[in-house]
Amino acid sequence: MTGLDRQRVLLIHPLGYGAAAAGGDISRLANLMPPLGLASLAAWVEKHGFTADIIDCYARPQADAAIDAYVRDHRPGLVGFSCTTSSFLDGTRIAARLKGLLPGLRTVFGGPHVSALKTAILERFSAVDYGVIGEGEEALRELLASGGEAPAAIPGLAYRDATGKALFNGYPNQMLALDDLPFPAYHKLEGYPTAYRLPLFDYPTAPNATCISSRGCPYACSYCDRSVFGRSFRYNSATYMYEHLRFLRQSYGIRHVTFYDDNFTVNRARLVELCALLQRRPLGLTFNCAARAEHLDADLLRLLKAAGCWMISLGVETGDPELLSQHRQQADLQTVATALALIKKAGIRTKALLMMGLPGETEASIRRTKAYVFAQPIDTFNLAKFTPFPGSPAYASIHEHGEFNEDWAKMDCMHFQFVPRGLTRPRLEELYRDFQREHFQRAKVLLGYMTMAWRSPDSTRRFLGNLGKFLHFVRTTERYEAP
Ligand code: B12
Repeated sequence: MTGLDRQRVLLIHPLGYGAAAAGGDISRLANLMPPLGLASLAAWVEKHGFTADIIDCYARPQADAAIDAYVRDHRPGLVGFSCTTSSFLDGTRIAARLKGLLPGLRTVFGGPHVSALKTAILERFSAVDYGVIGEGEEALRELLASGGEAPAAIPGLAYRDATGKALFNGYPNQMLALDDLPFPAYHKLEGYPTAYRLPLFDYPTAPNATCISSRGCPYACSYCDRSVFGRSFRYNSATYMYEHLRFLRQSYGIRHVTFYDDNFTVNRARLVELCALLQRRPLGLTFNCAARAEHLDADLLRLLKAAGCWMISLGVETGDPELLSQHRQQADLQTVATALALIKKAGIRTKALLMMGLPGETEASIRRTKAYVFAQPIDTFNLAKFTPFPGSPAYASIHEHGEFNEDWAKMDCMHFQFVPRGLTRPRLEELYRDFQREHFQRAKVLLGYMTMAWRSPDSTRRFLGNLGKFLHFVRTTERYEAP
């Protein structure tokens, strides 16, 4: 008898680095989005009679004391952590502390990092009792229902047997139907929605929200970690999506939503239906989504615009055709250019998602990317520093293509942990800075940002309020400014 509440789980989204640096973290200042995975888990287990609370350290960096107080006051039998690669070690730090604080407490980790490395995580980290590999709702529910007593019977779970050997039960035979999921438990996120913010200049109005309406992606790009939801594609129906948007509008006054689906437009029919619903019964909100170029056409774009679509992000990755073909299926920069032109023509903003430092990258390929990107009707872009995540196809052979420093805490797409053969880290940093600087110095781009004063007044206020920090980033490209 441990006196722990085995019906209760505390779910934690770790910050990933020392809390003192959070105020000067350019990534958090530019965007801070809610952990929808944890909110979905909380809603699911509460629907099944358990109690779940969430502490999001990304939104509340000084949360250590609050976490300890929660564990002392409520004595949860289980504490769950949602981790990417860069936030994983911070998660194990908190887990080890909590186990010291409350003997008998068990920890479960989920998210992309654990889903990619599976039992290897349990072999190396004693603070991790269980790993949930892939989709988490049912595995967490079963873990709570069994009080942790029958781990071998839970599909999707990694655990240690009586001898201490780490085992994985394999994936469940059947995945959830996404329309069976309750809406994420937004009320469990302290300060929702105003504690969160979409990327600067990516929205017209606040308060805003993020949504995920599908899981999985049928493609297998070399840089993408799909270890959680794999290659199948499941999605919410148009009616469910419409009701979800209506709920956000009515309960939280949301005025704009960004859909973070990997492939929002893959199923054209559901979008046509959603657009019709939004036109027939408007909700007074706008939305953004991300798409692949080959899944867009002029008719669909017209419908999306009429339904309130404000911006579409396109995965461009690189403007060098040869490099692109090494990393992506159906790589065709002409298709991307056509899609960008169609989006603009429909009156929707365009955002390009780019990467620098892929295996095979050279100074010449970076020059070609710059020329391509600057020639396209792109309103804004996100330039990530390529990072070979353990769950991505590129990871397996990464050492053949350059120098890789596998320091998990820094694998956040804002550090060049991988340097392709023929380049050096300082040179890559310089090329990255030049790319950003040249973009922001173009008259057309500057003018575009000036129009944000009325197109996205909330972004403009955030930007001006942190001007010094943003200029520091453009000059140095460093993620953290000294506290
Ligand atoms: C929105 C998003 C963000 C948001 C919110 C992050 C969040 N934690 O929710 C923000 C902008 C903050 C973000 C930041 C980053 N992100 Co991000 N992000 C996404 C995105 C597009 C959607 C996440 C999501 O909501 N999914 C839907 C929910 C339902 O799924 P889920 O979160 O995976 O949760 C399910 C399971 O994983 C599992 N699960 C998850 N946690 C737990 C915990 C427990 C206890 C259990 C039992 C189960 C469980 O159950 C959940 C329900 O089924 C994903 C791609 C994707 N399609 O998932 C990338 C993704 C997660 N991000 C990624 C990266 C690289 C980053 C950044 C490093 C990059 C950057 N500079 O922006 C940072 C890291 C920040 C951090 N501290 O972790 C990578 C992670 C790869 C890796 N191995 O690390 C992904 C997978 C994209 C990719 N394909 O490469 N991201």
